Amino acid sequence: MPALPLSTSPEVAEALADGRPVVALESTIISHGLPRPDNLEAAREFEQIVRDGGAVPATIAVLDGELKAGLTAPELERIAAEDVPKLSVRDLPVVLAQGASGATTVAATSWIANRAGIRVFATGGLGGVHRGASASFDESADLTVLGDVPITVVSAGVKSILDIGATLERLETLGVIVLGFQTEEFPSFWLTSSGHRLDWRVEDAFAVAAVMSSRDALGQPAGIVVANPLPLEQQLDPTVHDAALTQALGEAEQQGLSGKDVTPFLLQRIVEITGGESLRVNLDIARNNIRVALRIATAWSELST
Ligand code: PSU
Ligand code: MN
Repeated sequence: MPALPLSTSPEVAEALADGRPVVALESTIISHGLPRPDNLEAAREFEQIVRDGGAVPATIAVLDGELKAGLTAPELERIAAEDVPKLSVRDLPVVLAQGASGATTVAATSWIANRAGIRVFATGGLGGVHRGASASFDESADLTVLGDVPITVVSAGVKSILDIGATLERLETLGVIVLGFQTEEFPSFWLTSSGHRLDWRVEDAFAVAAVMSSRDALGQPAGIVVANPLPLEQQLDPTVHDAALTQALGEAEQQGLSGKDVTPFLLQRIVEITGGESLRVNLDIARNNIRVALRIATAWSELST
């Protein structure tokens, strides 16, 4: 077997070797989820939140044919500035073979983080089952990869651009543990709740680390989704939300969009339609999730060293 073409930054490698907390961060949110130049500022801020909490950030991406766990400052700038493709897990062998670069989705980030030995990951929202998936079969590989990779990912649920009920059903089928973080309800990203109830609620980061530990003891293959809702006062106004969603979905259908172009299109349109308000909420969500992931990584490090 050839060596794994994975480069872990010295800072991340040292933290992992010492059992200190590390939080993986996704790069698709930087390259495709947020507009320039706010995206670079956000990417730096996300890393800083992790550092301020005493942990090490590992932003994950592919650069020049190499998987990266932990980026240098110039590498982070490249991901924010260059037009790089959005990479899921199946794209990794191709970009590696071509010596190319790209930003990683939740699926690819989870996969790479796991290979690097990182257990906790913060993102904004997960990919999931798209509306109309019973005809289009459009379901994000985020779900199947989470069924296969022992990562704990903190998210604000999935966006209402998806079929949330179907997404939860698929997570169940795939054996992915879903924990409501101080909630019984699955959030829907910009909104605090989706109206879908969860089986399990946890009160703090130590409770999540305890589930990670018992998951390991049982040797189950799947990951853990920690559903972390925005506080009500930070959510997008539901009326603004519903109108923007209806309009964006209609435009995507009119333009005949399909496949991996759908999510970035809808996100971009919703930012435009809400006059940037959805973006503010998006940033709050990412920050919130990073803070919770930081606490989980810290609890995990205390529990496992
Ligand atoms: N959902 C969001 N924001 C995002 C994404 C999803 O609210 O930026 C990105 C994530 O990187 C996620 C990916 O992993 O889109 C899922 O895309 P697809 O449905 O093509 O698998
Ligand atoms: Mn898809």
